[in-house]
Amino acid sequence: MEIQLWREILDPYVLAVDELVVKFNHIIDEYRKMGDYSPIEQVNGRVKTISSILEKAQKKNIALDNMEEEIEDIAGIRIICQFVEDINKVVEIIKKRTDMTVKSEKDYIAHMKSSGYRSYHLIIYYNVQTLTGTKQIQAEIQIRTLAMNFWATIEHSLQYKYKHNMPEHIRNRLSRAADAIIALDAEMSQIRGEIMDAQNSFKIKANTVSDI
Ligand code: 0O2
Repeated sequence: MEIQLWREILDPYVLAVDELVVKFNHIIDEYRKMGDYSPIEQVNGRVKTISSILEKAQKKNIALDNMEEEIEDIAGIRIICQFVEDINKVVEIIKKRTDMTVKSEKDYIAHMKSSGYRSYHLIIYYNVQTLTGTKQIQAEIQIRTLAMNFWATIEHSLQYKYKHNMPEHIRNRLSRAADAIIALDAEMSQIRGEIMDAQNSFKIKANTVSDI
């Protein structure tokens, strides 16, 4: 396929990713302006590279004519949260919105992958407006904690380095590191509870003082 044709196909995905990143960043701003804690810490987006699309199409035996339907993560959004509890909150926020529809979801947090990978995945439909009209785009939203992201980023680069033939001892270490991430997220969640308690009692105290 010619590069110009690829550009025409991928342009609406670039627009979708740009718009979605703006919208999720706006959610962060709204929370912060209200003086509230934002369940979203940070948002990133990317459009899959042509070589990566071709690689996936080949691996999954997908004809290029069907790639827009069958490759669901041409547009990818990654939402990073501080705490595990924030993830469900973000899923709820997404499900309530009227500008995107959830097609499917995968909970790799309740059901960790054998690699040790954990994240919550949503595939959404999202409409973009182009000069030729409305185009419905599929996008994958990955929602994970900072700690899960740390693990996934490192594991992804090792997968790349070893071209999916990772030595057993490294795989075992990554598996142990994944267990450590679960423990770390659990510890942080406990601290979060303490922080919320402390903030609430501080607010009650401040209100009581201003009542006097
Ligand atoms: P990239 O470079 O991040 O875009 P498949 O994509 O074929 O593995 P499926 O069912 O299409 O499987 O989607 P799935 O399992 O929901 O995973 C899609 C994406 O999740 C992957 O995209 C990764 O980004 C991430 N992911 C899934 N499993 C792992 C894992 O074990 N380790 C890490 N680090 N990331 C994972 P891509 O296209 O594989 O890669």
